[in-house]
Amino acid sequence: MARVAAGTLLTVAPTGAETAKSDAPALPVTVEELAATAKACQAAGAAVIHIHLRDDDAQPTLDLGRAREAVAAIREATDLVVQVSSGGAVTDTEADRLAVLDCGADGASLTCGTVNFGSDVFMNRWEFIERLYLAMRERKIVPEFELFDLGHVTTMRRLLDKHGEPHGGHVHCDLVMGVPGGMPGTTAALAACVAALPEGATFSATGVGRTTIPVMLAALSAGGHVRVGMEDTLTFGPGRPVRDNAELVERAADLARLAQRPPLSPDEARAMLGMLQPGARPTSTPTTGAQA
Ligand code: KMH
Ligand code: ZN
Repeated sequence: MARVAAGTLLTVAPTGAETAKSDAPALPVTVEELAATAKACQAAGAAVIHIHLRDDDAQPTLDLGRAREAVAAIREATDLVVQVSSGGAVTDTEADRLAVLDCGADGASLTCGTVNFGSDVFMNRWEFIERLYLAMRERKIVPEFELFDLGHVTTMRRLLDKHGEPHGGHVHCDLVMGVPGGMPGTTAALAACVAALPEGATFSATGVGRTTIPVMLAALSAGGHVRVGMEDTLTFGPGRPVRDNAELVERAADLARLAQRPPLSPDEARAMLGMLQPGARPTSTPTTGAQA
C-alpha cells in the first residue's frame, strides 16, 4: 500500500502539448504567461508545476533555450518545484526528449511505456525509458513516473529492480487516467495501480476530461496526491470552459482541505520527493547521457 501523507501534493500541468491556443485562449504558452500562471497557481495551493514549452507560434517545442528561459522565469516568480516534461509531444524525437533534461528543472516526467494517444501513439521504448532514467539520475533530477496503464507500473518496477532507486531515493508516480488508449479514469483502475506500487511509493493521479473529478476524489480517498491543469482538462463543468489553471488548483485545494489533507508547500513537497533545494542544484551539465 502506498504511503499516506498528512498533506496533499498539488501539481499543476498548465499547458500540455496537444491543445491549440486558438481553441483555449487561457492556455499559457509564452514564458511570461507560464510565469504568471505559476504565480497564480502557487497562491491557489500548487507546489509543483509540470511544464511543456511552446514556440513563438504557440506550437509544442522542446527547444532547450526556451525551456531554460521558462524554468528561470518560474523560479523568479515562485518557489514552485519545476518539473519539465520529457514526454513532449507525440512527434518529438528521443534526442530532443533527452536534451531537454539540461534545462535546470528539479524534476522531470518519465513515462513508463507506449500508449495509444487518441489516434496517435505516444512511443516509449524500454531502452529509451532506461536512458531517460539514467540521464535524470546523472543530473540529480527527480523523476515522476507517468503511468498511463497498469502495465506501466510493471515497467516502472522493472526499471527500479534493474537500475536501483532514483535520485533522492523516493519513488513518486502520477497515474494519468482517462486518456483514449490508456486506463480508464475509474476508482477500480486507480485501486489496481495503487495496489501494484512498490512499498513506500507515493502517487498523484490526474483524470483527463470528464474523469477529472472522479479521479481526484478517488486519489484523495486512497491517500494519494492530485494533478490538475489545462493539459488534462479544458472544461470546469459540463459546457463551461475552464477560466484559467488557477481555478482548477483552487478546486483541488478545497477538496484536499475537505479531505483534511491540506495542500503541501513547495518546501514540504521537496522534502517529500527527496529533492535538492533550488540553490543546491548543480549548474554544470554532465558530459554523457543526453545524446540519443
Ligand atoms: N504530450 C504527451 C504525448 C509527459 O508530459 O511526460 C506526453 C505527456 C507526458 O504529456
Ligand atoms: Zn505532460
